[in-house]
Amino acid sequence: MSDAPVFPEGFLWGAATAAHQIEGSPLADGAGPSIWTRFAHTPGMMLNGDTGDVACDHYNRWKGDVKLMRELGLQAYRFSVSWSRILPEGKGRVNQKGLDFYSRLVDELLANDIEPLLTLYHWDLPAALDDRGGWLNPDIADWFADYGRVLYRALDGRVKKWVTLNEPWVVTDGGYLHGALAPGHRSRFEAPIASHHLMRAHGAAVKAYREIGKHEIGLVVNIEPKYPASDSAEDAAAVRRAHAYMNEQYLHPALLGHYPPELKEIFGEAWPEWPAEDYELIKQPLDFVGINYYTRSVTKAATSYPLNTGVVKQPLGTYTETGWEVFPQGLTDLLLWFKQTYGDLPVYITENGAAFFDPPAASVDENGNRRVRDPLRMDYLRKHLGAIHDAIRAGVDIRGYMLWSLLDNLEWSLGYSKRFGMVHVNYVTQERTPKDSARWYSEVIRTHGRKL
Ligand code: LGS
Repeated sequence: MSDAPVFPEGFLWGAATAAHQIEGSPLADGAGPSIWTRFAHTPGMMLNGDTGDVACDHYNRWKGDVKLMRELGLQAYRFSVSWSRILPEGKGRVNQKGLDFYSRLVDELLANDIEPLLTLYHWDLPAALDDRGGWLNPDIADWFADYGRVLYRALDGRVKKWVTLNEPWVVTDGGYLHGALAPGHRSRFEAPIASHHLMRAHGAAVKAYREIGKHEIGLVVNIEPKYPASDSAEDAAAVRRAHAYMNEQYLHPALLGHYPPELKEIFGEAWPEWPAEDYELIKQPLDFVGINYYTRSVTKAATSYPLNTGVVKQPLGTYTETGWEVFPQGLTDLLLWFKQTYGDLPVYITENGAAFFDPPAASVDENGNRRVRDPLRMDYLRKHLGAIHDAIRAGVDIRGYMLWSLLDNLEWSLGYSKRFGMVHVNYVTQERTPKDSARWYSEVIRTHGRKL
């Protein structure tokens, strides 16, 4: 038997983006502002004062971008819908022009044999809802389900894979606990409330989908394995807290119907008691779970807010430009843990990728084509695909891989300083140049991963 990787038949090869990071024109065609538009225009919040006002101008260049996907041979494309383009006030009146934008995009994807994976919420909450408390307002579960209904009615059938939330952990940790992301709050009391309403909203949107939709819906989480820095009891306890906080806080309620007990220990008096019916709403049968994986952390006991843990930098480790350790084995470990803990639910890797310093797309090869040599990204992707393959071989039901990201784009509060794309974007001319990693990934797709 050869050792060449064999990915399951039907394994979907794709790439991912998110609305606010690529579209630009946030207020075009009657859209309302989102918390990210507001946040980016608040002095001091964004590195270099960058905003998503233009981004990759995908709102105007979507057709060319789909053509590019086709040329690269992508079989699937994961994107998100901007809630405030569809419902400018977050609820109530539907903005048909906003809906038309995504409807055209979906048609164009299908015409090019690219399967759409649609995320309802990738962090750009309508500002009008933030004014009513945003994720702290219990009514948001109904607002979110109503928004979902508008999209299910318009697109289900053409879209067959739906995602409720992208990374609820980041929404609360960045948006409500530490404040580095929109809406920029810093509160130990708010974070557990926002988390819980995110999960109620997830449950309500899945429930609404079952009444209208006929295909698949799931949740996307960012998870990373936590390894102890030493064999001390203190570090073991730190790992337990960090693991519960990041990896179980959302998957446990969504799939098992309860929170891990460590959260009470971490948040203390700020951890509320919730009524039993909330857990019933949150725990809806899912068709798949999406996992976003970037790195691991080697964890020790330390003084930190509110977890009392720290991350130990690895002297021999390799780090990406965002300072995250490259650790492919962690993805295999995580996938095995997922199967062991939650059973045989289908999994998609809904994001994986890295920012590295790419030379500008100025060099020209022997055929006169512009080239961006990005060997570190290629190496990162190759190793992570290998790690996914190891998990498949060990019996995890992994159905596809969405590379983060199709294009260089707005990396949230880090602005345009970090490039995750397999396609280089010149932000002055908006020219797209596939990097070497994109050409390599095309070949991986063409050979169904046999030539990793
Ligand atoms: O652009 C985002 C990517 C890039 O890296 C995307 O919108 C998000 O869904 C996702 O969070 N993304 C991302 N996450 C990596 C998080 C790693 C955190 C490591 C912290 C170690 C100290």
